[in-house]
Amino acid sequence: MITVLCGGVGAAKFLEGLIALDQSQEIVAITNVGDDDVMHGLYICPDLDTITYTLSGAVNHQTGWGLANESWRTMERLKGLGGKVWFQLGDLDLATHLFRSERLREGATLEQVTKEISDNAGLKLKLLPATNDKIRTKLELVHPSGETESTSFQEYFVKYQHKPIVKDVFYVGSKSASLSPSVIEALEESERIIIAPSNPILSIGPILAIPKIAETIARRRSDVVAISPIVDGKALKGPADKVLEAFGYPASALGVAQYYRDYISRLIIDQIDSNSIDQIESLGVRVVATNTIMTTIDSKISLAALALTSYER
Ligand code: FO1
Ligand code: CA
Repeated sequence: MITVLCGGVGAAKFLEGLIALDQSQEIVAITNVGDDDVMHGLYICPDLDTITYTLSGAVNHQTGWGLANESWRTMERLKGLGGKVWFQLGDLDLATHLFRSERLREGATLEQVTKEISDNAGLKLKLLPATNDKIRTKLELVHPSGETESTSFQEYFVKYQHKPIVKDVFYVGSKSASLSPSVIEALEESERIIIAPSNPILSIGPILAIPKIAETIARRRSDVVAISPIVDGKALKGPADKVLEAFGYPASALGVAQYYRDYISRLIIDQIDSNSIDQIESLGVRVVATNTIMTTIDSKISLAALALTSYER
């Protein structure tokens, strides 16, 4: 069994490689729920859905989220009514949220509904929300005007297009979040734990903010490898670089290593960042440098293979 701690797009691409590499290996994806929100009364789980849509080949590759060949008639009508449309929900994507919301109202756990949706999509892995309890990532922002505001993750990310400066991040609910038996089993029994190339503070942070998960990962540090989502000082996608800097970490592979140092014994960085190997290794984290840009299926498989063999170093 291999466990991967996951955010959205970067994790989904990495999982494509890991699944293609070895079909016989059980893969568990423990996924961020800090981005989850309720929109129009519907329960939205962006990272779980991005993984499901990507691995089933249904994702919109232009955006990285939502479905390909989507239509937007519901949003047009909603806009006509004067409703909230800054968060775009496609006509087909809406069915996922209707299904999930109804099942949750009926008393299903998020893990159960996620299994129903991912089984239906034919996924060849066990997709688990990090917790069935509610964790909400909240941000303290400073707008370009100088005004400060406290917002939800989706307001920061989508409504404000991650432009404001991030002053602080809170993972509301994480301290009291409990773990399902499947999450505990994955964390305890996996031979290896991989931290996907996701935003350390905004995607992996909410998972590590659950005390039981942080304790287990730190105890298993010698079996944990992360892949840096920062290449040449820039985030592959989204605001990971800016947010690391806001927290006093350099926006670099070294900053990622500093953030994860208690949890990982290995870090995979891009070959372009090879000049930081010595500094990272001085933190007690061994480095493997390679091409980490996952454009083709072959590049995803190579990265997954390296994540598994990095322990031999
Ligand atoms: N991201 C956007 O940038 N704009 C959107 O309108 C948007 C809608 C949306 C709907 C469903 C869903 O599952 C995800 C959606 N996302 C959208 C992506 C989402 O906000 C992710 O949390 C971010 O991409 C960060 O991982
Ligand atoms: Ca996310």
